[in-house]
Amino acid sequence: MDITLVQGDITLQAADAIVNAANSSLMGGGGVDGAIHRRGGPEILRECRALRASHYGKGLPTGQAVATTAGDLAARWVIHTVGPVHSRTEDRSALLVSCYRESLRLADELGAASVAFPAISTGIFGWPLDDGARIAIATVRDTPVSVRDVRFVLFEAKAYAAFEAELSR
Ligand code: AR6
Repeated sequence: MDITLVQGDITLQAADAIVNAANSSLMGGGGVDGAIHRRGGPEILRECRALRASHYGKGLPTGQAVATTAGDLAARWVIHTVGPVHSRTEDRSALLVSCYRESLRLADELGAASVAFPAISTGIFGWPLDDGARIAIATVRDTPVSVRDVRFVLFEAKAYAAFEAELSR
């Protein structure tokens, strides 16, 4: 598996699957989630609503992943996963590991060869960037899948630098 880094907007990437840093409601939000729904168009939200009406009546639990169409994005699927909100008193890193692992497993099941990930939880959910990068890279390295190309798409220079440091470790 190749792991590569790109600095930029994940909604402009072409990949089989693009991962969304969603919240349990699956109804959209800010950050990556807002950008994906804006550029991907209403079809994504329609499928999210259908998921809420069927399997995920209470929402998508933290650490899990589910796929929808990618609408107008240059991808076949959006994989929505819910990262943990960072806590200073409770170690929630297993949930962040689970986001990357479950997203990759789902991508594998779908037959995706390339997957683009954002730095899950490191924005609105407050996860420290260095630790978020460490968990992301280690988990992707440790998860055995057929996905060939994993790309981390980092919005800010400091996020790119954190992932670069971790990747070269
Ligand atoms: N492309 C790539 N990375 C981005 C983009 C983009 N277009 N926009 C932001 N980032 P966040 P979270 C970076 O907040 O922390 C939403 O409201 C950002 O700089 O998108 O998991 C959801 O609905 C940061 O490094 O996700 C949830 O309620 C990283 O992506 C909540 O935010 C993740 O930031 C999820 O929070």
